Amino acid sequence: MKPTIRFIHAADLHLDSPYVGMQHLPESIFKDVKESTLLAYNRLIELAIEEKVDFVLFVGDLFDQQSTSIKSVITLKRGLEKLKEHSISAYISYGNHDFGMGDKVDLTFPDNTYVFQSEEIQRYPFHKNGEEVAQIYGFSYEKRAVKKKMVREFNFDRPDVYQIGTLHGSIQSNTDHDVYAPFQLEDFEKHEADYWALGHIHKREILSENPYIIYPGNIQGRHINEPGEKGCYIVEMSPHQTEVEFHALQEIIFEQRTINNSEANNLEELTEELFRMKESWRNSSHKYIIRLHLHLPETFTSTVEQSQIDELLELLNEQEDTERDWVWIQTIYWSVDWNYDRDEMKASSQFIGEVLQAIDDDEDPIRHLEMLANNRVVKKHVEPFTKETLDEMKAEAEQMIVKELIKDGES
Ligand SMILES: [Mn+2]
Repeated sequence: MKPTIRFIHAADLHLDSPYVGMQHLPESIFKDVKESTLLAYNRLIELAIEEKVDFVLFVGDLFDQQSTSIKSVITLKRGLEKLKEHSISAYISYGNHDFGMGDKVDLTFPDNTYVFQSEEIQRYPFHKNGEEVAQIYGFSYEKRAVKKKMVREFNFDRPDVYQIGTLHGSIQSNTDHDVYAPFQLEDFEKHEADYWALGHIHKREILSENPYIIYPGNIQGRHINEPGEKGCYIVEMSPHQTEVEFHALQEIIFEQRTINNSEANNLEELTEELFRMKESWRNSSHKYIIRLHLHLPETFTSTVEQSQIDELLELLNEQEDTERDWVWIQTIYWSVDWNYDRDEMKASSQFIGEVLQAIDDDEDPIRHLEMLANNRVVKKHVEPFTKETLDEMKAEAEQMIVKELIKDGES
């Protein structure tokens, strides 16, 4: 009978993320941001030791770029050495970001670490108490794009032990990411793997439970579109049962917060209210980068200007670089919720009706931004526009237009 095994499944460490779009942050905060991936990794190592796992899987994109920083390489190695001191093995594959590193000479690891070298599927045994109990299957990217349907290349030929497949790639219907080593869920069905450890998609997701097919997501979010807690899974496997449990590791949480029902009557009250909220968000176990969505009551219609919101943002952040558990408000998106009967306006025969109709007919607003979104410089510094962001921009634009049109009508 196979013994119970416990392992950690992690992916997409992106240890040397440069955080290019965030250089404007105060020095001490930017320093925390740049170190966040390394801190999350160190926590992962501590977790592995505390939880006495048998081994750790790192499924691709350990590094963000080809020119890895010395600091990230050293940190990675030190962690692996710590694992070795506790007799914990590690299995590493490289992904589309750190492709071609399988045979890099300067990346030598302690002998508890097994690296999948090439795009050929390889397997490594795992021994517990002198007995072979598992086989870990995987491959590494040799070039940036692996377009092959890699799932089909696996050959699970050791049903006498636990068989674990590792795969850095994306589901074929996925539109948010470049499609690498694409697969469809059906592709897994013909295999007899006991667990599929995926990497590449940074959002945590359990695609299937029998067997488990899991994206753990990255261990530290890198921008506002990688929100919430980030971490890894601890998997406990016995012959008849597999249990998985998520563990958060992040140092910084990226998050969007919406304030809908402000009780403030003026800017001063609003400022006080936001300061109170910010304090209530402060948390001793992590730091925050927040995008704030502020829906102000109608009383603010004629009294608030963008320049005042800019000032408010500055004020809110002013002392944060002296805090250990800082809460940094990255942006404030704001609008005044004034009540107008949209349906009635849209139905009217006036120009405003035509405008609202045109706005509703425009289902794909990204095309207006295509030139901007595809610009190389912009791409480097601005996060990709999500549907949510686009909807919001559209709603804000509508408010501006309607407001101006009504104002003209009044005068
Ligand atoms: Mn990645």
